[in-house]
Amino acid sequence: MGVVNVTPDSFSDGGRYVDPEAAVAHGRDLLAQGADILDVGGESTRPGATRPLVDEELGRVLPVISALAAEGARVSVDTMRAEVAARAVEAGASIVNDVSGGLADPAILDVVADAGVTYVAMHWRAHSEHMQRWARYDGPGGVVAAVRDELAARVEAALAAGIGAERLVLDPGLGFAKLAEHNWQLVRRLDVVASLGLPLLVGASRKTFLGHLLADAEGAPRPVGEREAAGVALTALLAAGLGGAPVWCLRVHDVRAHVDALAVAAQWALPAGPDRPQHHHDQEHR
Ligand code: PMM
Repeated sequence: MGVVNVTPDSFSDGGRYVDPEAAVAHGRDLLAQGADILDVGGESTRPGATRPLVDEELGRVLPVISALAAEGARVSVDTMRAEVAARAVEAGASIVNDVSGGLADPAILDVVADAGVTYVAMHWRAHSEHMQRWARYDGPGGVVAAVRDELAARVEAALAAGIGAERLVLDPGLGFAKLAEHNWQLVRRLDVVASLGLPLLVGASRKTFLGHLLADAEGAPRPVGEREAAGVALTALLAAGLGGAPVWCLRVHDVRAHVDALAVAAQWALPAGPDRPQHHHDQEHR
């Protein structure tokens, strides 16, 4: 899933594609790089972000979704709002990616149920303006058990609204009301979230926890534009199964680099057969 943020303030690429033409061109470019899905969003969810008006959000995403869907792209809309989801589906989106898992605007679940589209429910606790105050996981099992249980409640709500289980995807919500250590625990134990029996989507690309991992000697986080390689490494590890469960979808910015990592992981997963070249390092170096 390639990210098409049509926002002036997203932390990863804010302001680069505010103009619909630029966003559409970027979407086409991501498809050419190998994206299967384009995730079009008009609300920044970076920590501390304030919310756009509904009309602003609609004005940002609808022209981009219409244009890309008309060209045959599989488009998801990254929104927490029922009205935006409804209009986006009319414009051609076939996936609703709701970072709030239906908590921000519960009517979104009815929209998705009526439309019969796929629904991504992400783990979320509060709007970005103050979400980091909610980054506490003191219960038994810590963050991993809390995310599983809170997502299980969102699945119940989605099913109750009439969304078919075969249309549900879950996301642990890296960086949303989470400290760096919480994100690392989650990516190491995706099996716990996968125990809910639904496909998983993971969005790690360019996030702050990677910036902290790569901090300089003074402790300053690596700037957002220089975190791609770490994200690609994480993609390779997850694709190789080291998160403990298969991942259905990875939400990323630099699609080509991540597609390359998937190619490496796919090659790695091939059974070792007689056709696999044998390595005789000793002889070669003698
Ligand atoms: N992260 C962001 C936005 N939308 N959607 C899902 N499903 N999962 C995520 O992790 C996620 C998301 C924030 O990142 P951005 O500012 O780079 O879009």
